Amino acid sequence: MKLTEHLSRLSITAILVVAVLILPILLINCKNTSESKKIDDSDWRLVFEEPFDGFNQYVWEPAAHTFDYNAAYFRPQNIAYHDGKMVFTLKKEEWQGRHYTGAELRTRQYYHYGRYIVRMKAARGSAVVSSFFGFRYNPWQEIDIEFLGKDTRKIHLNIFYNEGPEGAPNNNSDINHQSPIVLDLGFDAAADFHEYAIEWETGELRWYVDGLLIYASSNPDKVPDLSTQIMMNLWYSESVSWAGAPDDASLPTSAEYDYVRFYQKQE
Ligand SMILES: [Ca+2]
Repeated sequence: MKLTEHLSRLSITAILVVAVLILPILLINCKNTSESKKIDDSDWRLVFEEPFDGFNQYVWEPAAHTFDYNAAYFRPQNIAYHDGKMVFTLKKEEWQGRHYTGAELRTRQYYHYGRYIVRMKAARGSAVVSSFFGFRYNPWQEIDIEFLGKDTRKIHLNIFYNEGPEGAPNNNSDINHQSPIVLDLGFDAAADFHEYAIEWETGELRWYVDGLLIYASSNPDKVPDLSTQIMMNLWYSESVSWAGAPDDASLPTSAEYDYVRFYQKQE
């Protein structure tokens, strides 16, 4: 056996020995890490729960409007309830100058720091956006979960933050718009229901999927600090570079919501 051959066999043996010894330790560490990032229920109190067995007009307000860059106009008629689920539909329909209609729902009340949970199934289709978020105007602050129908294996997280007291103008020139964070889910959000959570505390935001932490932000200059309405919508983006080109063949399409829950930290 040549010396080099002998050395290479030795090194292969060494690698195998190291792998056998180290791999279980790595696996144990991974397990511990994921366990430590699990959502912790111990210090949160359930304040509000919506099972979507039907429309509760005292809690929710359906939208009849639209916004810039949305090719769809929101109509209450596009919100239905079946088998304990709320269904939003986006379809081709002429209404109020738009060629499509979608759906949007928001709480009448504003909610502040806490844990926001939704169990939902995203909609498919290029240019289609399904969402769950906290939102306020004056000043504009927003905490988002979004799914683009062109690739429902990804989740988009976003924050809009304008500082100032209640009633301060939106001041778009100073808007602190954190670039969207895009993460692979490891599953198709349009294939089945999954639970998505946002934990919002002073200067800190955490997002969870099925009880596991996927992203945290603790930049106090970019974490909203005023109460927001809880919202969901299904719309048709005019931003081709972001959401893809409209594709009428994929319409109508639907997003489904099983429940929404809001928790506050125990005193
Ligand atoms: Ca339900």
